[in-house]
Amino acid sequence: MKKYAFLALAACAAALAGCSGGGQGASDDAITVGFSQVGAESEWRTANTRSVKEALAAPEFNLKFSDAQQKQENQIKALRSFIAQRVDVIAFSPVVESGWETVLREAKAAGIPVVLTDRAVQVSDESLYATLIGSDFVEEGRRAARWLIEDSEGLEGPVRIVELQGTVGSAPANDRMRGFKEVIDQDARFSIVRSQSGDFTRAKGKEVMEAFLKAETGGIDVLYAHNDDMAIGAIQAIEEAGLKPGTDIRIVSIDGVRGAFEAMNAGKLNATVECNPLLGPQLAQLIRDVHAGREVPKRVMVEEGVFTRDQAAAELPNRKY
Ligand code: GYE
Repeated sequence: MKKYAFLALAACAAALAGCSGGGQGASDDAITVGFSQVGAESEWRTANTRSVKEALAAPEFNLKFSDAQQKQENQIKALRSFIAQRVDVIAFSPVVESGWETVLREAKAAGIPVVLTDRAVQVSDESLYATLIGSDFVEEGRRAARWLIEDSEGLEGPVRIVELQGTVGSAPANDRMRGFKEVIDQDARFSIVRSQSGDFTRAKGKEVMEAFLKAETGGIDVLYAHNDDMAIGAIQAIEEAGLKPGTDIRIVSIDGVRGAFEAMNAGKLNATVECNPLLGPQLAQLIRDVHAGREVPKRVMVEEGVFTRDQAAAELPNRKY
């Protein structure tokens, strides 16, 4: 036991990233899972981490959890340490889409199956991972745009939109940008006048929105934020600029976290597109299947919807994240 605890500690040190769990209470035939999380950048992410930890608990699982603090470099180190420890299955949520070929090849050579959760990777060889469980981010972007078009019925253009993008190079930022643009481009009233990354955080969302407000002397009609946290940060910037969020500037964001429902209830956010972070139970099942050598679908989708201000009060007590 001592020896294993020491090895685990050494591996964590080698990973140079937050590392916890491992071993305690796990049964002898537990499935050892190395999980590399993106970070703790948003309410969505903390709910996702909770769900994963609950679902991959002992005694059935022996979870080695590592937090990459939104750095790909840390994730690659964590994956290499999982390979060195010969875990049974690696699961991870890749911070960005590209740059994974080498380390995934190392996992494959070691015979360790990889389950992607939440975010996708771009690889030339699809056999480098077993499956991906996550949301359809392109569709989420389309839903945000469709809501905006429906809500703007009768409104004459031009409608000036600013966009707060998620982490540069991440699957949700790329896809949410694409899906939104695809739909908005079909209506001549709308134009995206500015688009910049707020890295999925409140602090950055606020900072970039401040810059947008200063630069756009022609006025801003709509804010589209790739997640609720950035919208919540931007709401503060809008209020500090003496404007009314939700009225002077219409706001639509993605995730559907509690903070978004509270902002909608206060009239400051107009709509949120749901992105369910509670992937733990489905992830656990995929890990069991992959570990047992059972066939799994290459892509597992999560189902979700759209919520508006008039639904916020009724829905708030039901929210689990
Ligand atoms: O929308 C955002 C988080 O990858 C779907 O990451 C996830 C996104 C989520 O930081 O809040």
